[in-house]
Amino acid sequence: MNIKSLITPLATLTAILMSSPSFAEPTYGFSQIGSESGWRTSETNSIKAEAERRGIDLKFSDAQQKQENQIKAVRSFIAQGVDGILLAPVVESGWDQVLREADRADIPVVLIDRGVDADPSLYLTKVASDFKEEGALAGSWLAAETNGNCDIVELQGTVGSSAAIDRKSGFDALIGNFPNMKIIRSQSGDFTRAGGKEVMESFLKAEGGGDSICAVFAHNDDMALGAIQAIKEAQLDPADDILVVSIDAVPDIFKAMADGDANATIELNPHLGGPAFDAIAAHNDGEDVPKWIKANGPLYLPDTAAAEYEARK
Ligand code: GZL
Repeated sequence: MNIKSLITPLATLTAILMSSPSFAEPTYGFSQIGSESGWRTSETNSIKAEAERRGIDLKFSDAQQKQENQIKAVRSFIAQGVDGILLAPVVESGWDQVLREADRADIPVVLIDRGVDADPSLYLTKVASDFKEEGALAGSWLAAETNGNCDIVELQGTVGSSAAIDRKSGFDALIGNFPNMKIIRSQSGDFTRAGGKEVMESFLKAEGGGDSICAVFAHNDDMALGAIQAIKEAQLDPADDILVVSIDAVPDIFKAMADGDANATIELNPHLGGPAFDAIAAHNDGEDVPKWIKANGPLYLPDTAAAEYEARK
């Protein structure tokens, strides 16, 4: 038989095989919270880039910070028969039913960056930092900086989110060791720059201008950056008259630290796509996957801020 006569059928067979689901790269659905902060945007970009690098077909949904939009997106991914779902849950509660639907469809769900209060059997794993540790690290830096004497105002993250609940819990537990450290005002700024500015303005007004405020602890840098604007508009000096400590380590907070307007930030790793995709692959290979894949980061201070800003902007 002439070998050439085999080429066309082989090429056709290869094309058919490569297009079949078992050979094609996986299709995942990603229900993202929104784009409320600089960190969220960098997380989205990182996960999309990682999917692209791996040849993964990533179906993306931006929920504009609404849980009902996330639940709709997850149901749509289930209906499309995706191979896996990434979910960044805007709040902790209200996920049991839709997670059971994914479970019944035998589609693994990986929680990204935040947690849920549903039974852990309903999701494959959570790829997220330990928010309690972040809150405690912020508190321990502030205690050292003020010798344990500080009246603090707190800008909380989105109400009901695991990030806000656990950052507060870790911070409160740490400062509870210092009788002269207390939170005098606390309110949600919803993780946004505008929210942080608005709430800080109300704190300054309620406190008669702000002389009584030693520090602001913001659950993320975007709210801290908004608070810095409010402190300046109140004719006070951020990072001196009022200390500023927050979490995320976005480029703009390093610029603020280099400009003398902020004191400390704690890094939150936005590159969560790789561990999430690896977890699904491991699961599909029959390997055990831990229920929590942690990704905590260090605290940064002004001494390295200019270099960090140049490296990250
Ligand atoms: C924490 C993450 C938080 C960030 C904010 O993992 O969920 O949400 O700290 C973001 O910037 O809005």
